[in-house]
Amino acid sequence: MKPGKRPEWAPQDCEGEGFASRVMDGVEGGHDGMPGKSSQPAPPMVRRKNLRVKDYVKGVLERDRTVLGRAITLVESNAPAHMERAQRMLKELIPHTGNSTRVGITGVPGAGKSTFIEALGTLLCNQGHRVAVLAVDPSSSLTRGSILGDKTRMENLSREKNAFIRPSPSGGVLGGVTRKSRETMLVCEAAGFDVILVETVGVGQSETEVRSMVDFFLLVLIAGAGDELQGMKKGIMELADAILINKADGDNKQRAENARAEFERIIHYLHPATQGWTTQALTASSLTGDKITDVWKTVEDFKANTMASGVFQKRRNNQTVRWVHAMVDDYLRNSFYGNQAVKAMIPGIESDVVAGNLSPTQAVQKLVQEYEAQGRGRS
Ligand SMILES: Nc1nc2c(ncn2[C@@H]2O[C@H](COP(=O)(O)OP(=O)(O)OP(=O)(O)O)[C@@H](O)[C@H]2O)c(=O)[nH]1
Ligand SMILES: [Mg+2]
Repeated sequence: MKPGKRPEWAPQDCEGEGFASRVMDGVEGGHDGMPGKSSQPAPPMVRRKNLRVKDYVKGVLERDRTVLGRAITLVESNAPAHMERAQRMLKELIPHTGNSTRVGITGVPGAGKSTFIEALGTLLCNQGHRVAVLAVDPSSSLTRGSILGDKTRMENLSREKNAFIRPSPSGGVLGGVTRKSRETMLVCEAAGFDVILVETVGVGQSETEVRSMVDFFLLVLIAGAGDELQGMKKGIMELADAILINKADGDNKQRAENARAEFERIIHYLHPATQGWTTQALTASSLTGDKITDVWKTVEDFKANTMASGVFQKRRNNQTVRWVHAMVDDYLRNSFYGNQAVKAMIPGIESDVVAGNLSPTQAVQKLVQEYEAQGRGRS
């Protein structure tokens, strides 16, 4: 498709692939053999075939990259009809999922997460792995940007035939974004990717969300980021199975090593993220590739250790159950606050609470009664 010929309502990330319609150039020449006009037939209208659920399933299982991209676009769609088809597709794919190592990667902006993923992903592809890179970006719903929008930082990896890079889905609240990322992860597993790397920016809630979808969680830091910042990271450090001091190269090498020793000391005072596993402190350089193999070795040790103890499977089971509950929470919240009668009541109730005419508990009772009465009216 020529630039500028893209319909303006096409989804942001469809790259001309995920959409059935396109705007075509005007056809040159005439028609019906009119004098003075070309007798060439007009070029046939190129229309993308709409895939049926079973076509998606077949294509994903056969590792067809185009179908994989379209299957993920389906999963990311907010349109009710797409959501229904996506769920039917996922039901067929789920028996083929779960056979991967799921690694979450977080860290402050600029710590080198993308560069690290580029280095690790390329190394793993060379070892015969198939690597999918996904992103959970809490800011994308506000800015419509994407932390993996700049694929330039993963130039080598994006050329690897055994790698698949998917920028973060845009739109919707964080919970919705993670639902999409989780389902995307499952689709990638069904397509035979055995390593899933999930990048997220370390700015708050998104780490917890990503922690709840991966087996191993890596925190990427840099030496000398300031004590106040590192103090703030205590909560995040307790989510991490390893802390990587990146950029251990050149003049920075010794400082990175000192920071690693310091973190190793701090780790002893923290709750371990995973039962039976001591959080590791490592250094590496994503730029030179130095010690990147050690990071992967740590992930493999972790997997062997937790699989032997049963913690690995137990965590995955808990994650699945918690995911169900999180989706029920989302559904109920949307249903409650989307209810017209509740919506209409809220401003008045809020003023009554502020004015002291209603206690907060009474306010809740009134709203819930109204909501439940509506529900009974419907059934
Ligand atoms: N010297 C050195 N520079 C690095 C290393 N890793 C990354 N960088 C540089 O650090 C800068 C930021 O790297 P990114 O990989 O984009 O960092 P990021 O954490 O993904 O950043 P955001 O996605 O914006 O949060 C780039 O200029 C990289 O070249 C490293 O190991 N050594
Ligand atoms: Mg990045």
